[in-house]
Amino acid sequence: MGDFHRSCVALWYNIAVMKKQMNVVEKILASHIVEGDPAKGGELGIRIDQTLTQDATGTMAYLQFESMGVPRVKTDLSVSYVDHNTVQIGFENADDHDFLQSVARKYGIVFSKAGNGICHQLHLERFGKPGTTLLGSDSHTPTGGGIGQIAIGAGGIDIAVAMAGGAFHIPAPKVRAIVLKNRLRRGVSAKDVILKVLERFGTKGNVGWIFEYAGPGVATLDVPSRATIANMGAELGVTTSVFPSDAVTRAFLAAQGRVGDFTKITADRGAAYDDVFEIDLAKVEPMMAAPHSPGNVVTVKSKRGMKVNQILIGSCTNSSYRDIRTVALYLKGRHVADDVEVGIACGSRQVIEMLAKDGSLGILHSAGCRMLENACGFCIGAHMSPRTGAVSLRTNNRNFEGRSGTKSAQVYLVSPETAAASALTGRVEVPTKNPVAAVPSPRKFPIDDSMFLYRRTAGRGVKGAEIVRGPNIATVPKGEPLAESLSAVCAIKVGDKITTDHIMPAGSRLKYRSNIPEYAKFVFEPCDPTFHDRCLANKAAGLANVIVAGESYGQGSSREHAAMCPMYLGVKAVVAKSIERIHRSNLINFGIVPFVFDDPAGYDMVDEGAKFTLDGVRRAVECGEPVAIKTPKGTVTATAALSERERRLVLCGGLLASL
Ligand code: MIC
Ligand code: SF4
Repeated sequence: MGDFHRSCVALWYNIAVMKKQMNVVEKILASHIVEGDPAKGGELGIRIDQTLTQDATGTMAYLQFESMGVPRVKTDLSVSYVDHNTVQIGFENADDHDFLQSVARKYGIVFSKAGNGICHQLHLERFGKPGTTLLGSDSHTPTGGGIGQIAIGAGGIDIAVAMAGGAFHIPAPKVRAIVLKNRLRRGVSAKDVILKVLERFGTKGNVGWIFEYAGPGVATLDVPSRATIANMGAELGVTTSVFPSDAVTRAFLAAQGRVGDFTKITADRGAAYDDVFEIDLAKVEPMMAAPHSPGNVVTVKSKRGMKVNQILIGSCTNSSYRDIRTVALYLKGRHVADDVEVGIACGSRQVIEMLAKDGSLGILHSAGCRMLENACGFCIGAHMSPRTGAVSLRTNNRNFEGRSGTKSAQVYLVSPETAAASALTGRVEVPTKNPVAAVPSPRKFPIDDSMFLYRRTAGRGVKGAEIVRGPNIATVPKGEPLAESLSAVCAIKVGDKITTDHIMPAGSRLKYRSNIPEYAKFVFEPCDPTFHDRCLANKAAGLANVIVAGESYGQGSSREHAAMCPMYLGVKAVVAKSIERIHRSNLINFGIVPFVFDDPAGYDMVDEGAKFTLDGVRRAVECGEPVAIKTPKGTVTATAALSERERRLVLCGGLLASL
C-alpha cells in the first residue's frame, strides 16, 4: 500500500472514530492504523514510532535489517539494548556486543551499553512516550503500557521491518477493561495485582485481546507499579496491556526531566469495552505463582512457612527504585537467614544511583544480599541457577520448568515485599503481617544518559561506518517456497503449554543466538536432545519434519529462533490444538505453516515418528482449506487460518524470502 493511500485510511479512520466515545486503546490506535478497519475485524497494520531490541534477539534483527538494504532507521527512535547476554565466558557475547554497537552507529540507532540496565526499565525511564507505539524484540515490551504506550513484543524480523518503515500487523483487538477500585493495603503491591489477573484469565486463551486498566484505583498506582502489571500481561498471552496517561504519568515524566513527552490519554466517559473485569485493590492478598507456570497462582498464605533456599529480586518486572527501596526497608538493620541465598539485580544505573544516595545499597549489603549486575541474569537462567531441588522465590515473570538453569528447582514468582519478608527467615512469609512504609514517588530522578551512545546521530547514522563481525556472527538462513505436497514425519509430539524455552533453551545456550547452525543443535533439548539429529536425518531422507503440539504452543518469549532454528532443521509445519500469538507470527515469518487441528481430538491420532503425506498442502494454504493428514491411525484434518499477507509469506518461505 502506498504512503498516500495509507494516510487516507488513517484520516478516514480518525474521522470515523472521533464521533464516538473511545477507550485508551482506540485513541492510540486511531492515530496509528495504516491498514485495515477495526470495526470489520481481521488484521490491522499499525505505524510504529519506536523500536527496541535487546542483544539476544537483536543480532538477528539487525542482520535481517541489513539484508533489507535500508540506509538508516525510519522510526522516530530505535534503541538497541545490551542486557541479556552480559556474562562473557568465551568470546561469543562480546562479539555480539561489538556487532550491535557498530550497527547502531551506522544506522542511527541509540545504543545502550552493557551495564546501563534492563531494556524495559531503561526504556520506561528515558524514552517511553504516552500515545505512541513501541515494538520490541522482547515479549515484555508491553512494560511501556505503564506509561500509556501501545507497546508490543514481536520477533526480530518484525522489528527489522518496522525500522525500515513498514507497518506491524496485529489482529483487530478485543479490549477488556480491568477496572481497579480502592487502593492496595500495605505489603501488597502491583505484582500481586497482575498475579490476581493471571489467576482469573490464565496463560492461554487470551490471544487477540488488549487489557486496558481503568477505574479510580489506577490513580493510586505509580508508574513503576503500572509497568509491573503491564509487563507481566505478557504471561496472559495478550497483544499488550495499557494504562491511561494521567497526572501520575505526568509527574513521573517530569521527575525524569521529560515533561515535554507527556500527553494526556484517558478513556472517554461511556467508552465501550468488549469485556469488563473488576478488581477491588483493597481485597487483593499477597499472591504467588507456583511451579511451573505464571498462571499457577495461589495465595502466599497457603505456602506460609515453606522452606526456601534462594531468593532473587529484580528482572524487568520488579527492579524499579520503588521495588528495591521497599526491599531495603524490610532488611534495614537486619540480616538474611543463614540458609538462604539472596541476590538483587537493579533495573538500571538510575536505580542504583538512587539506592546509593539514600543508603539502601549499604543496607542491602550489610543484610547479606549478593548485589548482581543490573541485567537480566538470573531471570533467563544465565546466572544464579539454584541448587538441585531448591525452592527459589523470585520477583521475575516466568517460572517455566528448567528456565532457572536447574531442572529440578521449584521456582515461585512473588512480589518484592514477599521476597524481602521471606529473606529474613528463609521461609515463605506473608508480608502484610509486618509491612513497611510505602516508598514515595521521587520528585526528581538523577539523570545520566552517558551509557546511551549515538544519541546525536540517532535517526541519521554514520554513512559508510564499518560493521564489526566476529566469528560468532553467522548469516541468517532463508526459507524455501512451500511445496505442492509433502511427505512428512511427526518429528516430535509435545503436550500443552510448550514454551519457547522448551523449544529453544536460553541460559547456557544463549551465546549461540547469532549462529543458527550452532544454536539449532539445541532445539527441544529440554524435551528430547535427539531432536536435532533426527530432524537432519529425516531431512536428508527427503521427509518434511512436522511438530505436533497441544494447546497454547509457543508460549512465552518472542525469540524467533524458536521458528528459525526448526526451519533450518527442515521443519515445514506445526500442527497444534492452538498456537500463541508471537510464536505463530514467527512461524509464518520463517515459512513454517501454523496448522491448527480442526477437531482437537485429531491430536491423539498422530503419534511421534508417524509418517504421513500432506497432499496438496500448498493449495490448502492458498485457499484457507483443511489439509488431510493421513496417519496410520486414520485421517485427521487441520487448517491454517491466515490473512492474505500471512498466506503470501508462508507460500514463499517467509519474510526474508519474500524480499
Ligand atoms: C525472556 O524473558 O524469555 C526473554 C529472554 O527476554 C525473551 C527474549 C529472548 O528470548 O531473547 C522474551 O521475553 O521475548
Ligand atoms: Fe530480561 Fe527476564 Fe525481562 Fe526477559 S523477562 S527481558 S530475561 S529480565
